[in-house]
Amino acid sequence: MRTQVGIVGAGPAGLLLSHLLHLEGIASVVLEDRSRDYVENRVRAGVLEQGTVELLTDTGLGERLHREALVHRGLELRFDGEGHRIDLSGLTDGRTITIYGQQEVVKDLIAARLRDDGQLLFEVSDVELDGLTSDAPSIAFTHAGERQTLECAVVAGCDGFHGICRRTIPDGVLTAYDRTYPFGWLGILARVGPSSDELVYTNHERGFSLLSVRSPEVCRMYLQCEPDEDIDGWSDDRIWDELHTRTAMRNGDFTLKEGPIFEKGVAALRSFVVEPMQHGRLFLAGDAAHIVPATGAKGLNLAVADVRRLSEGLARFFATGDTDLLDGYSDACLRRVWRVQHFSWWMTSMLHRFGADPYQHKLQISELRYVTSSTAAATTLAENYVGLPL
Ligand code: FAS
Ligand code: PHB
Repeated sequence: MRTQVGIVGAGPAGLLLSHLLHLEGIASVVLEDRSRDYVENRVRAGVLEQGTVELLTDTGLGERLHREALVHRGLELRFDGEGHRIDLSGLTDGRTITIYGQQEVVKDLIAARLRDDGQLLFEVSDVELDGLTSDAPSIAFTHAGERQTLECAVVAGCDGFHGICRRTIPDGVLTAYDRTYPFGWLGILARVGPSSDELVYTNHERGFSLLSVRSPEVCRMYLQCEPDEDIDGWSDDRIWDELHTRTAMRNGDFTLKEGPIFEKGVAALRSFVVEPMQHGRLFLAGDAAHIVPATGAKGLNLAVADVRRLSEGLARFFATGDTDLLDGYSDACLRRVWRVQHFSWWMTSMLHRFGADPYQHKLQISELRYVTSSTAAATTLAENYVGLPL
Protein backbone atom coordinates (compact mmCIF):
# COMPACT_ATOMS: atom_id res chain seq x y z
CA MET A 1 0.00 0.00 0.00
CA ARG A 2 1.17 3.55 -0.63
CA THR A 3 -0.12 6.88 0.61
CA GLN A 4 1.17 10.35 1.50
CA VAL A 5 0.50 10.30 5.29
CA GLY A 6 0.29 7.13 7.34
CA ILE A 7 -1.74 7.83 10.50
CA VAL A 8 -1.65 5.49 13.49
CA GLY A 9 -4.74 5.81 15.70
CA ALA A 10 -8.42 6.57 15.01
CA GLY A 11 -9.02 8.78 18.03
CA PRO A 12 -9.96 12.46 17.59
CA ALA A 13 -6.38 13.41 16.62
CA GLY A 14 -5.91 10.78 13.87
CA LEU A 15 -9.39 11.08 12.38
CA LEU A 16 -9.41 14.89 12.34
CA LEU A 17 -5.94 14.96 10.77
CA SER A 18 -7.10 12.58 8.02
CA HIS A 19 -10.15 14.83 7.44
CA LEU A 20 -8.12 18.07 7.31
CA LEU A 21 -5.60 16.47 4.92
CA HIS A 22 -8.47 15.29 2.70
CA LEU A 23 -9.68 18.90 2.46
CA GLU A 24 -6.17 19.81 1.25
CA GLY A 25 -6.26 17.00 -1.35
CA ILE A 26 -3.68 14.97 0.59
CA ALA A 27 -4.12 11.19 0.82
CA SER A 28 -3.85 9.34 4.13
CA VAL A 29 -4.53 5.92 5.63
CA VAL A 30 -5.66 5.57 9.26
CA LEU A 31 -4.64 2.39 11.11
CA GLU A 32 -6.57 1.60 14.32
CA ASP A 33 -6.14 -1.50 16.48
CA ARG A 34 -9.62 -1.45 18.04
CA SER A 35 -12.93 -2.02 16.28
CA ARG A 36 -15.05 0.80 14.87
CA ASP A 37 -17.75 0.00 17.43
CA TYR A 38 -15.25 0.30 20.28
CA VAL A 39 -13.84 3.69 19.30
CA GLU A 40 -17.34 5.06 18.58
CA ASN A 41 -18.56 4.09 22.07
CA ARG A 42 -15.49 4.84 24.21
CA VAL A 43 -16.61 7.37 26.87
CA ARG A 44 -14.06 10.18 27.35
CA ALA A 45 -14.10 13.92 26.87
CA GLY A 46 -17.15 16.10 27.00
CA VAL A 47 -16.08 19.75 26.80
CA LEU A 48 -15.14 21.46 23.54
CA GLU A 49 -13.38 24.82 23.47
CA GLN A 50 -14.77 27.53 21.17
CA GLY A 51 -11.79 27.15 18.83
CA THR A 52 -12.42 23.40 18.52
CA VAL A 53 -16.08 23.97 17.65
CA GLU A 54 -15.13 26.65 15.09
CA LEU A 55 -12.64 24.30 13.40
CA LEU A 56 -15.13 21.42 13.27
CA THR A 57 -17.81 23.77 11.93
CA ASP A 58 -15.53 25.45 9.34
CA THR A 59 -14.46 22.05 7.99
CA GLY A 60 -17.98 20.71 7.51
CA LEU A 61 -18.33 18.69 10.74
CA GLY A 62 -20.73 20.96 12.63
CA GLU A 63 -24.19 19.87 11.48
CA ARG A 64 -25.07 17.32 14.22
CA LEU A 65 -22.90 19.11 16.81
CA HIS A 66 -24.91 22.33 16.47
CA ARG A 67 -28.16 20.36 16.52
CA GLU A 68 -27.43 18.23 19.61
CA ALA A 69 -24.71 19.91 21.71
CA LEU A 70 -25.24 22.14 24.76
CA VAL A 71 -23.61 25.57 24.90
CA HIS A 72 -22.53 26.86 28.30
CA ARG A 73 -21.54 30.44 29.16
CA GLY A 74 -20.34 29.77 32.68
CA LEU A 75 -19.41 27.20 35.30
CA GLU A 76 -19.63 26.94 39.08
CA LEU A 77 -16.90 26.54 41.64
CA ARG A 78 -18.33 25.12 44.86
CA PHE A 79 -16.49 25.05 48.20
CA ASP A 80 -17.31 25.42 51.87
CA GLY A 81 -20.92 24.53 50.99
CA GLU A 82 -21.33 27.59 48.75
CA GLY A 83 -21.49 27.96 44.96
CA HIS A 84 -19.75 30.70 42.97
CA ARG A 85 -20.40 31.23 39.25
CA ILE A 86 -17.57 32.02 36.86
CA ASP A 87 -19.07 34.05 33.98
CA LEU A 88 -16.96 32.51 31.19
CA SER A 89 -18.62 34.48 28.37
CA GLY A 90 -18.81 37.76 30.25
CA LEU A 91 -15.09 37.59 31.00
CA THR A 92 -13.99 36.54 27.49
CA ASP A 93 -15.97 38.77 25.08
CA GLY A 94 -18.71 36.18 24.66
CA ARG A 95 -16.65 33.03 24.16
CA THR A 96 -18.38 29.78 25.20
CA ILE A 97 -17.76 26.07 25.81
CA THR A 98 -19.76 23.32 24.13
CA ILE A 99 -20.77 20.05 25.76
CA TYR A 100 -20.66 17.27 23.16
CA GLY A 101 -19.33 13.77 23.96
CA GLN A 102 -15.97 12.81 22.43
CA GLN A 103 -17.55 9.66 21.03
CA GLU A 104 -20.01 11.87 19.12
CA VAL A 105 -17.08 13.81 17.61
CA VAL A 106 -15.46 10.48 16.68
CA LYS A 107 -18.71 9.19 15.10
CA ASP A 108 -19.03 12.41 13.04
CA LEU A 109 -15.40 12.15 11.92
CA ILE A 110 -15.68 8.49 10.90
CA ALA A 111 -18.92 9.19 9.01
CA ALA A 112 -17.25 12.08 7.16
CA ARG A 113 -14.16 10.02 6.27
CA LEU A 114 -16.25 7.16 4.93
CA ARG A 115 -18.52 9.58 3.05
CA ASP A 116 -15.34 11.00 1.42
CA ASP A 117 -13.95 7.50 0.66
CA GLY A 118 -11.32 7.85 3.35
CA GLN A 119 -9.15 4.79 4.10
CA LEU A 120 -9.74 3.67 7.69
CA LEU A 121 -8.52 0.22 8.72
CA PHE A 122 -9.86 -0.99 12.06
CA GLU A 123 -8.68 -3.99 14.08
CA VAL A 124 -5.11 -3.88 12.78
CA SER A 125 -2.39 -5.38 14.96
CA ASP A 126 1.40 -5.55 15.39
CA VAL A 127 2.01 -2.07 14.02
CA GLU A 128 5.71 -1.44 13.42
CA LEU A 129 7.30 1.74 12.09
CA ASP A 130 10.43 1.80 9.92
CA GLY A 131 12.63 4.30 8.06
CA LEU A 132 11.55 7.26 10.18
CA THR A 133 14.80 9.13 9.52
CA SER A 134 14.62 8.46 5.76
CA ASP A 135 12.33 10.29 3.31
CA ALA A 136 10.36 7.08 2.73
CA PRO A 137 9.11 5.74 6.08
CA SER A 138 6.80 2.74 6.23
CA ILE A 139 4.34 1.10 8.59
CA ALA A 140 4.04 -2.68 8.79
CA PHE A 141 0.83 -4.09 10.25
CA THR A 142 -1.44 -7.12 10.21
CA HIS A 143 -5.03 -6.73 9.01
CA ALA A 144 -7.55 -9.48 8.34
CA GLY A 145 -4.81 -12.05 9.01
CA GLU A 146 -2.50 -10.56 6.36
CA ARG A 147 0.83 -8.85 7.04
CA GLN A 148 1.03 -5.61 5.02
CA THR A 149 3.31 -2.61 4.59
CA LEU A 150 2.10 0.96 4.12
CA GLU A 151 4.68 3.12 2.34
CA CYS A 152 4.29 6.86 2.94
CA ALA A 153 6.15 10.16 3.03
CA VAL A 154 5.21 11.06 6.61
CA VAL A 155 3.93 9.15 9.66
CA ALA A 156 1.55 10.79 12.16
CA GLY A 157 1.65 9.20 15.62
CA CYS A 158 -1.90 9.75 16.89
CA ASP A 159 -2.08 6.53 18.90
CA GLY A 160 -2.54 7.98 22.37
CA PHE A 161 -0.51 7.60 25.53
CA HIS A 162 -0.28 3.82 25.37
CA GLY A 163 0.45 3.68 21.64
CA ILE A 164 3.47 2.33 19.73
CA CYS A 165 4.68 5.46 17.89
CA ARG A 166 6.33 7.36 20.76
CA ARG A 167 7.86 4.12 21.98
CA THR A 168 9.48 3.57 18.55
CA ILE A 169 11.60 6.69 18.94
CA PRO A 170 15.14 5.67 20.05
CA ASP A 171 16.27 6.40 23.60
CA GLY A 172 17.94 9.75 24.07
CA VAL A 173 15.90 11.56 21.42
CA LEU A 174 12.96 12.56 23.61
CA THR A 175 12.87 14.29 26.97
CA ALA A 176 9.87 13.29 29.07
CA TYR A 177 8.27 15.44 31.77
CA ASP A 178 5.95 13.52 34.07
CA ARG A 179 3.81 14.14 37.10
CA THR A 180 1.42 11.63 38.63
CA TYR A 181 -1.26 12.58 41.17
CA PRO A 182 -2.12 10.63 44.35
CA PHE A 183 -5.71 10.22 43.20
CA GLY A 184 -7.94 9.21 40.30
CA TRP A 185 -11.44 9.92 39.05
CA LEU A 186 -14.40 7.59 39.39
CA GLY A 187 -16.64 8.58 36.49
CA ILE A 188 -20.27 7.63 35.85
CA LEU A 189 -22.88 8.11 33.15
CA ALA A 190 -26.44 8.25 34.50
CA ARG A 191 -29.79 8.45 32.76
CA VAL A 192 -31.00 11.61 34.55
CA GLY A 193 -31.33 15.28 33.61
CA PRO A 194 -28.80 17.81 34.93
CA SER A 195 -29.24 19.14 38.50
CA SER A 196 -27.58 22.43 37.51
CA ASP A 197 -27.55 24.57 34.36
CA GLU A 198 -23.75 24.55 34.16
CA LEU A 199 -20.82 22.35 35.20
CA VAL A 200 -20.15 22.26 38.96
CA TYR A 201 -16.55 21.75 40.17
CA THR A 202 -16.49 21.10 43.93
CA ASN A 203 -13.61 21.21 46.40
CA HIS A 204 -14.74 19.22 49.44
CA GLU A 205 -12.79 17.86 52.42
CA ARG A 206 -13.85 14.34 51.31
CA GLY A 207 -12.43 15.01 47.84
CA PHE A 208 -13.17 16.64 44.49
CA SER A 209 -16.35 16.10 42.52
CA LEU A 210 -17.59 17.26 39.13
CA LEU A 211 -21.15 17.44 37.86
CA SER A 212 -21.13 17.46 34.06
CA VAL A 213 -23.68 16.57 31.40
CA ARG A 214 -24.04 14.87 28.02
CA SER A 215 -27.63 15.69 27.07
CA PRO A 216 -30.93 16.80 28.72
CA GLU A 217 -31.42 13.11 29.65
CA VAL A 218 -27.86 11.95 30.46
CA CYS A 219 -25.33 13.25 33.01
CA ARG A 220 -21.61 12.63 33.48
CA MET A 221 -20.25 12.91 37.03
CA TYR A 222 -16.89 12.33 38.65
CA LEU A 223 -15.63 11.67 42.19
CA GLN A 224 -12.03 11.92 43.38
CA CYS A 225 -10.93 8.42 44.43
CA GLU A 226 -7.75 6.41 44.97
CA PRO A 227 -5.61 6.07 41.81
CA ASP A 228 -6.06 2.29 41.90
CA GLU A 229 -9.64 2.38 43.23
CA ASP A 230 -11.57 -0.90 42.77
CA ILE A 231 -14.81 0.06 41.02
CA ASP A 232 -16.47 -3.09 42.38
CA GLY A 233 -16.30 -1.51 45.83
CA TRP A 234 -18.65 1.25 44.66
CA SER A 235 -22.33 0.34 44.59
CA ASP A 236 -24.61 2.84 42.88
CA ASP A 237 -26.00 3.81 46.31
CA ARG A 238 -22.49 4.54 47.63
CA ILE A 239 -21.75 6.68 44.57
CA TRP A 240 -24.93 8.74 44.99
CA ASP A 241 -24.35 9.12 48.75
CA GLU A 242 -20.86 10.47 48.11
CA LEU A 243 -22.05 12.83 45.36
CA HIS A 244 -24.82 14.16 47.64
CA THR A 245 -22.35 14.71 50.49
CA ARG A 246 -19.70 16.48 48.40
CA THR A 247 -22.09 18.71 46.42
CA ALA A 248 -24.39 19.69 49.30
CA MET A 249 -24.92 23.42 49.83
CA ARG A 250 -24.81 24.88 53.37
CA ASN A 251 -28.16 26.62 52.77
CA GLY A 252 -29.64 23.32 51.53
CA ASP A 253 -30.46 25.08 48.26
CA PHE A 254 -29.35 22.28 45.93
CA THR A 255 -30.89 18.94 45.08
CA LEU A 256 -28.86 16.37 43.18
CA LYS A 257 -31.17 14.29 41.01
CA GLU A 258 -30.47 10.57 40.76
CA GLY A 259 -31.05 8.14 37.89
CA PRO A 260 -29.93 4.72 36.64
CA ILE A 261 -26.13 4.53 36.30
CA PHE A 262 -25.31 2.78 33.01
CA GLU A 263 -21.53 3.28 32.85
CA LYS A 264 -18.85 3.64 35.55
CA GLY A 265 -15.07 3.45 35.59
CA VAL A 266 -11.91 4.76 37.22
CA ALA A 267 -9.22 6.80 35.42
CA ALA A 268 -5.87 7.86 36.87
CA LEU A 269 -4.77 11.49 36.58
CA ARG A 270 -1.37 12.46 35.24
CA SER A 271 0.52 15.26 33.57
CA PHE A 272 2.95 14.18 30.86
CA VAL A 273 4.85 15.83 27.98
CA VAL A 274 7.56 14.62 25.61
CA GLU A 275 9.84 17.01 23.73
CA PRO A 276 10.29 17.26 20.78
CA MET A 277 7.04 16.10 19.17
CA GLN A 278 8.90 15.03 16.02
CA HIS A 279 11.52 12.43 15.10
CA GLY A 280 12.49 12.51 11.43
CA ARG A 281 9.34 11.93 9.39
CA LEU A 282 7.32 10.90 12.49
CA PHE A 283 5.13 13.64 14.03
CA LEU A 284 3.40 13.00 17.37
CA ALA A 285 0.01 14.61 18.08
CA GLY A 286 -2.47 14.48 20.94
CA ASP A 287 -2.16 12.07 23.86
CA ALA A 288 0.77 10.34 22.09
CA ALA A 289 2.86 13.40 23.07
CA HIS A 290 1.10 14.87 26.11
CA ILE A 291 -1.45 14.07 28.81
CA VAL A 292 -3.24 16.50 31.12
CA PRO A 293 -5.42 15.75 34.14
CA ALA A 294 -9.05 16.10 32.98
CA THR A 295 -9.79 18.87 35.53
CA GLY A 296 -9.15 21.53 32.91
CA ALA A 297 -11.15 19.69 30.20
CA LYS A 298 -8.25 20.15 27.75
CA GLY A 299 -7.01 16.81 26.39
CA LEU A 300 -9.24 16.56 23.33
CA ASN A 301 -8.92 20.28 22.60
CA LEU A 302 -5.12 20.08 22.70
CA ALA A 303 -5.19 17.13 20.27
CA VAL A 304 -7.30 19.24 17.90
CA ALA A 305 -4.84 22.17 18.18
CA ASP A 306 -1.90 19.85 17.36
CA VAL A 307 -3.46 18.34 14.20
CA ARG A 308 -4.63 21.72 12.97
CA ARG A 309 -1.01 22.89 13.06
CA LEU A 310 0.31 19.60 11.61
CA SER A 311 -2.14 19.67 8.69
CA GLU A 312 -1.03 23.22 7.82
CA GLY A 313 2.62 22.13 7.82
CA LEU A 314 1.89 19.03 5.72
CA ALA A 315 -0.18 21.03 3.23
CA ARG A 316 2.75 23.40 2.72
CA PHE A 317 5.20 20.48 2.46
CA PHE A 318 3.21 18.50 -0.11
CA ALA A 319 2.39 21.61 -2.13
CA THR A 320 5.88 23.16 -2.23
CA GLY A 321 8.37 20.75 -0.63
CA ASP A 322 8.95 23.54 1.89
CA THR A 323 9.47 22.11 5.43
CA ASP A 324 9.53 25.37 7.42
CA LEU A 325 6.14 24.91 9.05
CA LEU A 326 6.85 21.24 9.74
CA ASP A 327 10.24 22.13 11.23
CA GLY A 328 8.47 24.56 13.56
CA TYR A 329 5.59 22.19 14.40
CA SER A 330 7.00 20.83 17.66
CA ASP A 331 8.04 24.20 19.14
CA ALA A 332 4.76 25.84 18.12
CA CYS A 333 2.65 23.07 19.66
CA LEU A 334 4.73 22.90 22.86
CA ARG A 335 4.05 26.57 23.61
CA ARG A 336 0.33 25.74 23.82
CA VAL A 337 0.97 22.38 25.47
CA TRP A 338 2.82 23.97 28.41
CA ARG A 339 0.19 26.69 28.83
CA VAL A 340 -2.48 23.98 29.03
CA GLN A 341 -0.27 21.83 31.27
CA HIS A 342 0.00 24.71 33.74
CA PHE A 343 -3.73 25.48 33.63
CA SER A 344 -4.72 21.80 34.13
CA TRP A 345 -2.22 21.36 36.99
CA TRP A 346 -3.49 24.58 38.59
CA MET A 347 -7.16 23.53 38.40
CA THR A 348 -6.23 20.10 39.76
CA SER A 349 -4.18 21.57 42.62
CA MET A 350 -6.92 24.01 43.61
CA LEU A 351 -9.79 21.50 43.60
CA HIS A 352 -8.51 18.11 44.84
CA ARG A 353 -7.73 16.80 48.30
CA PHE A 354 -4.01 16.06 48.71
CA GLY A 355 -3.95 13.81 51.79
CA ALA A 356 -4.84 15.18 55.23
CA ASP A 357 -2.91 18.48 55.09
CA PRO A 358 -5.13 21.15 56.72
CA TYR A 359 -2.68 23.93 55.71
CA GLN A 360 -2.95 22.87 52.03
CA HIS A 361 -6.75 22.86 52.32
CA LYS A 362 -6.72 26.39 53.77
CA LEU A 363 -4.51 27.56 50.90
CA GLN A 364 -6.95 26.02 48.41
CA ILE A 365 -9.92 27.78 50.00
CA SER A 366 -7.99 31.05 49.99
CA GLU A 367 -7.24 30.62 46.27
CA LEU A 368 -10.84 29.69 45.48
CA ARG A 369 -12.07 32.76 47.38
CA TYR A 370 -9.67 34.93 45.34
CA VAL A 371 -10.61 33.35 41.97
CA THR A 372 -14.32 33.82 42.73
CA SER A 373 -14.03 37.39 44.01
CA SER A 374 -11.34 38.97 41.80
CA THR A 375 -12.27 39.80 38.18
CA ALA A 376 -8.62 39.52 37.21
CA ALA A 377 -8.27 36.02 38.67
CA ALA A 378 -11.63 34.85 37.34
CA THR A 379 -10.65 36.11 33.88
CA THR A 380 -7.48 34.03 34.01
CA LEU A 381 -9.55 30.92 34.64
CA ALA A 382 -12.20 31.85 32.09
CA GLU A 383 -9.88 32.62 29.17
CA ASN A 384 -7.91 29.42 29.69
CA TYR A 385 -11.06 27.34 30.12
CA VAL A 386 -12.84 28.51 26.97
CA GLY A 387 -9.53 28.11 25.16
CA LEU A 388 -6.92 30.66 24.17
CA PRO A 389 -7.21 31.53 20.45
CA LEU A 390 -5.66 28.79 18.28
P1 FAS B 1 -6.92 8.67 21.85
O1 FAS B 1 -6.32 7.92 22.98
O2 FAS B 1 -8.30 9.19 21.96
O3 FAS B 1 -6.78 7.87 20.47
C1 FAS B 1 -5.67 7.07 20.16
C2 FAS B 1 -6.16 5.89 19.29
O4 FAS B 1 -5.02 5.11 18.91
C3 FAS B 1 -7.11 4.97 20.06
O5 FAS B 1 -8.28 4.76 19.28
C4 FAS B 1 -6.30 3.69 20.23
O6 FAS B 1 -7.12 2.54 20.22
C5 FAS B 1 -5.36 3.74 19.02
N1 FAS B 1 -4.13 2.97 19.18
C6 FAS B 1 -3.38 2.87 20.29
N2 FAS B 1 -2.30 2.08 20.06
C7 FAS B 1 -2.40 1.68 18.75
C8 FAS B 1 -1.60 0.85 17.92
N3 FAS B 1 -0.47 0.28 18.36
N4 FAS B 1 -2.00 0.63 16.63
C9 FAS B 1 -3.14 1.22 16.16
N5 FAS B 1 -3.95 2.03 16.92
C10 FAS B 1 -3.57 2.25 18.18
N6 FAS B 1 -10.32 15.82 27.29
C11 FAS B 1 -11.05 16.98 27.13
O7 FAS B 1 -10.64 17.80 26.31
N7 FAS B 1 -12.19 17.23 27.82
C12 FAS B 1 -12.67 16.33 28.76
O8 FAS B 1 -13.72 16.54 29.32
C13 FAS B 1 -11.91 15.11 28.97
N8 FAS B 1 -12.36 14.19 29.82
C14 FAS B 1 -11.66 13.03 29.92
C15 FAS B 1 -12.15 12.08 30.78
C16 FAS B 1 -11.45 10.90 30.89
C17 FAS B 1 -11.98 9.88 31.83
C18 FAS B 1 -10.26 10.61 30.10
C19 FAS B 1 -9.50 9.31 30.19
C20 FAS B 1 -9.77 11.55 29.22
C21 FAS B 1 -10.46 12.76 29.14
N9 FAS B 1 -10.03 13.71 28.30
C22 FAS B 1 -10.73 14.90 28.19
C23 FAS B 1 -8.79 13.51 27.48
C24 FAS B 1 -9.09 12.68 26.21
O9 FAS B 1 -10.19 13.13 25.68
C25 FAS B 1 -7.85 12.65 25.29
O10 FAS B 1 -7.13 13.83 25.38
C26 FAS B 1 -8.18 12.41 23.81
O11 FAS B 1 -8.78 11.17 23.72
C27 FAS B 1 -6.89 12.49 22.99
O12 FAS B 1 -7.17 12.09 21.67
P2 FAS B 1 -6.06 11.29 20.82
O13 FAS B 1 -4.76 11.96 20.92
O14 FAS B 1 -6.70 11.07 19.49
O15 FAS B 1 -5.85 9.91 21.61
C1 PHB C 1 -16.83 15.66 31.05
O1 PHB C 1 -17.92 16.16 30.75
O2 PHB C 1 -16.54 14.47 30.81
C2 PHB C 1 -15.81 16.52 31.69
C3 PHB C 1 -16.08 17.86 31.85
C4 PHB C 1 -15.13 18.69 32.43
C5 PHB C 1 -13.92 18.17 32.81
C6 PHB C 1 -13.64 16.81 32.61
C7 PHB C 1 -14.60 15.99 32.05
O3 PHB C 1 -13.01 18.98 33.39
